[in-house]
This record gives sequence, structure tokens and C-alpha cells, in this order.
Amino acid sequence: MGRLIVVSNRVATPTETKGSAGGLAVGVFGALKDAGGVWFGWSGDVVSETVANAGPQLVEEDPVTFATVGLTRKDYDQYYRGFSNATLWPVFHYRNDLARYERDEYAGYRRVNAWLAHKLKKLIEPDDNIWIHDYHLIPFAEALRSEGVKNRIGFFLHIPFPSPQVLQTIPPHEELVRSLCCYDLLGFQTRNDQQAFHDYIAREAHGKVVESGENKEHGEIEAYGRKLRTGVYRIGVFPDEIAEQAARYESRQHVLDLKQSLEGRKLIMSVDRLDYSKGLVERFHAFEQLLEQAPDWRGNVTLVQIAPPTRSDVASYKAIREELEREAGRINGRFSGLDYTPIRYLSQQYDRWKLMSLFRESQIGFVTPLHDGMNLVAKEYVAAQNPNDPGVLVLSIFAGAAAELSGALFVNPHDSAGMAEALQTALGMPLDERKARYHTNMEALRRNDLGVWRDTFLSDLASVPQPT
Ligand code: GDG
Repeated sequence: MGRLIVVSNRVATPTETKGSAGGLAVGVFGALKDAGGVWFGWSGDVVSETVANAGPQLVEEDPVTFATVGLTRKDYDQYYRGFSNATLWPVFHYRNDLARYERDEYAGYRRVNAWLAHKLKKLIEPDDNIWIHDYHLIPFAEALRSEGVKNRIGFFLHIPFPSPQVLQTIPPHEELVRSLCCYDLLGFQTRNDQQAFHDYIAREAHGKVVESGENKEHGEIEAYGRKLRTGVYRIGVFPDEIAEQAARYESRQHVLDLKQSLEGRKLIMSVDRLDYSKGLVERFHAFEQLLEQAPDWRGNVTLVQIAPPTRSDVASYKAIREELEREAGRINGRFSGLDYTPIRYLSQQYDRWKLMSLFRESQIGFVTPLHDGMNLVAKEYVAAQNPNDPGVLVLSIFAGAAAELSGALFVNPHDSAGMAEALQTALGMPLDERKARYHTNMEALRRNDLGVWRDTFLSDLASVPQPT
């Protein structure tokens, strides 16, 4: 068995991979620890050209090497802030209205991918399997191939894959799909995403698609002179670790303080990176509608929205932040009392263990993205519940997680009246029904945890014939 090489835009720090931090970093690091290998990517720093070219910096945590490089200002602007986050991210989330396309940014995106692949090449051994993550790195396999790399290379897309018509709004859409076909295995979060890719291959690329297996989730593709496989790999969490963490911290001071400040009011919890794909404004409007249409709940229910800012130097992110602050202020102005603030909007990062214990304390997890590859918060919310008195997950049908968490109450985030009704239903839901829904969801989480996601992808990658 060869080693594993993981490539992602950002590389977790060794501390982020330790158990208590939780999350994806821990899951991926688990696979690296088992196989030995390298985690390669951007350090998160913007540096001079000299420093960038001197990299990668290596940190050894036997048997894993963390290898990172800095990016120059120009590379950061074109590759990260530009094409990745101002073109690919909005279009892949069906927000063409927020997307822009600049040729020089696309050129920068490809240039950085080629440069990163060149840097990585020296660290690759002949038997290594290589696992590339997410939309920043679509051309990475193509770049490695042109460096002569013959290893198996897999790619996992963490965000949705858009339908062909939407993808075609990106002028070099065909080059992007051609680049994807240089991988040996492509992994998607849901069957819908995989199908959208297959549609492009069949209809636009005039390639061959053979679907097989349960729910047709295994694809064999022939396109652009290459053969590759596709699959659906639903990313998960480690539910029992989350449950244990949430229970362990439930009597910590921050939870007691929150409880005291709520004075017996019901609590709705939402946690998202501050991103327009997460449906935050629509959610605030739904909560406003609840207070409007069910006056009994005024003064008796609080929404806590934790939303740490991300990508704050991309224009559309500044706009969503301003809109959210304005709306929280307006709704609070309308419904606050001297001792009551309906929305507590916290635009900052919290420790993971705090989030999990706050989830456990709440009656509703309100997760309403407009589009989301999976949405791990929905899964974490369920896992953190007290089995004897679980809260209710109110979940958007447009989260990838909706395909698995059939015990949720489903909502359409474009229907604020419908979301308000779902909140009312959840607030009044009897204990028996809450327990039944919780058990249904927990079973799904355990069946398909983060380890299953990782191990299935890697064993499928290892079974692909080595390219010649
Ligand atoms: C992408 C895809 C897909 C959030 N705020 C804080 C915090 N978080 C943690 C959550 C969760 C993670 O960040 C967010 O994951 P999501 O899945 O919800 O969303 P994205 O960041 O958009 O992730 C998504 C995912 O990749 C994995 O494939 O599910 O669809 O968009 O774990 O808990 N963590 C801490 N403090 C915070 O304030 N510590």
C-alpha cells in the first residue's frame, strides 16, 4: 500500500487535526496517519515572490508531513479571491447574479494550480495515491499529468455541481470539465451533483456515461480521450464524539450564562460561515414572520445566529454582512422589549466545544441554505442533542444533508411563511415525535460517518487501475 497525499487549498495546522478540534481536518488527518504521507496546500499567508518560491515549508508529525506554500498578492487576488471565490463559488451555488468572470483571474487560477502541482511533484513517490479537494483545484490533476505524474489521482468536490446550463455561464466551462476528466475518480456529495456532471458529459461533451450500482451512484465515464470513474460520497461527522463533547460541556459557565439570560425562553440556534449561500437573510425574515403570525411567541423565543465572517475582501461578502446587520437591527427594533432581544447576531468565531454544547441546549437547529454541498452543521446539530430531550432540526431541502436526514422538518428557504410554520410546528412538537425523529437522524449519521466517507473514497481510488 502506498502513502496518501492530500491536497487542499488550505492545510490544517497540526493542532487543528487533534481530536478536540473535530471536523473535517480530523477526518482527513486520520487517513493520513494510517497510510503515512503528505498534506500539501496554501499556508494562508500572502508573501513576497521570493518567500513563495522558497517553499514548501515542511512540518513533520511522523508519519505525516505538512507541506505549505505562501501565495503572492497577485496569485491570491487572481486564484483565490478572484476565480475561485468570485466566479466558481457563486456559479456552483446557482448565484450567477453574484458571479463575475475576468480572463486574467482565470489565467491566474490555472497558473497557481500549475505552480502548486510543480511544487508538489518533488514530494510524490511512485506508489502514492493523491486526493485533491475542492473547487480551487479543478486543474490540479491535469497540471500533475503534464509534469509526468502517473499516480492515481482522485478529486472530491465539497460544494454542489451545477446543472450544465448554469455551468455554461462560466466562459471556459469546457476547459474546466476537461480538467476534471484528468482525474481517475471524481467524488460528489449527492446523487444530484453527480448527475449534473454526467449530464454535462453526455449532452455537452458527447462522452459516454455508464451508471451502475445502488441508486446508480457509480459512474464510468469516457470523455475527452480519458476513462474515469465517478461516485457519491456523502461527507459525515463522528456523531458519538460530538454527543460526548456536547454532554461534557453542557454545564460549563457559557451554557449556564446563556440559560440564565434566556429566562425560560425557547432557543433557536443557527451557525454558519457568513456566506450568501447559507440563506441567512431569508432565515431572519422567516423568524420575523413567526413573531408576526404567532404573537404568543413574541418575547418567548430567541434566535441565536453565530456567523463568523469569511472572505471579507470579496465584494459580495461585504454586501451580505451589511444586509444582515441591517435586518437584525430592523427586526430587533420591531420586536424587542426592555428585557428581550429576539435575534442575537454574533459575527464571530466560537470554539467548537462551545457550539456543540449550545446546540444541545436549544430546542431548534435552524439550517436553511439556499444551496449547500452537504452542510455539516445540520449533522453536528443532530449529533449534539440530548437523547432524552432532543431538539428539532429544521432543514432546507437544498442542503445535501436533506437526502440523509429524513427525521428533519424540511423547508424551502424561499418561502418565509412556510419556514415560520415549520418553526411553530417544531416549537410545539411532542417529546415522542422529537425522539423518533432524532433516532432516525442519528441512525443515518452513524451509518455514514466521516470515517465511512473517507474510507470508501480512498478504497475506490485504490481500486482504479494505475494510469500508464
Ligand atoms: C463546505 C461546503 C460541506 C462554523 N462556525 C464556526 C465553526 N463552524 C464549523 C461548523 C462546521 C463547519 O464550520 C462548516 O461546515 P459546513 O458543511 O456547514 O459548511 P462550509 O464551510 O460551507 O463547507 C459544505 C463542507 O464543505 C464539507 O464537505 O458540507 O456544503 O460548503 O463544522 O461547525 N467552527 C467553530 N467556530 C465557529 O464559529 N469552531
